Formats: sequence, C-alpha cells, structure tokens
Amino acid sequence: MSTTEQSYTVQGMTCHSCVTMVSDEVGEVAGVDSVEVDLDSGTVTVQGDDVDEAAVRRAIVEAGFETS
Ligand SMILES: [Cu+2]
Repeated sequence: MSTTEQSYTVQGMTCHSCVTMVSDEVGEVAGVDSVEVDLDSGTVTVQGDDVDEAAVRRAIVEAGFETS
C-alpha cells in the first residue's frame, strides 16, 4: 500500500455546508484517510491508500458538485 495525495478542482462550492457535504462524501471512499477542502480555490485534496480517482470523482458528483 502506498499513501498518495490527489488534488481535484471542484466547481460550485460556495459555503461551509458545501465543504461539509464534499468532505463527508469523499471521506467515505475506500482508502481515504483525510480530505481537505479549500473553499476559496475550489480545491479538494485527498490523502489515503490506493484511492480510486474515479470513485472520488463520483463522490464529488454525489455531493452535488462538478469536478474537472
Ligand atoms: Cu454551500
């Protein structure tokens, strides 16, 4: 297992409840240890073991946001 850090750009987050929704959804993805959301830049940083990038993107969409 290797700990990796991935960054995603997320559109549409406007407040702290958006941040919480994204953090909660992404935090449930297998292997994710920590989720950091920067509201100003719209950046979500995920750390964990063998985290599936596609699963993180799906979680962001499930939270109601778009990622590029
Ligand atoms: Cu919001």
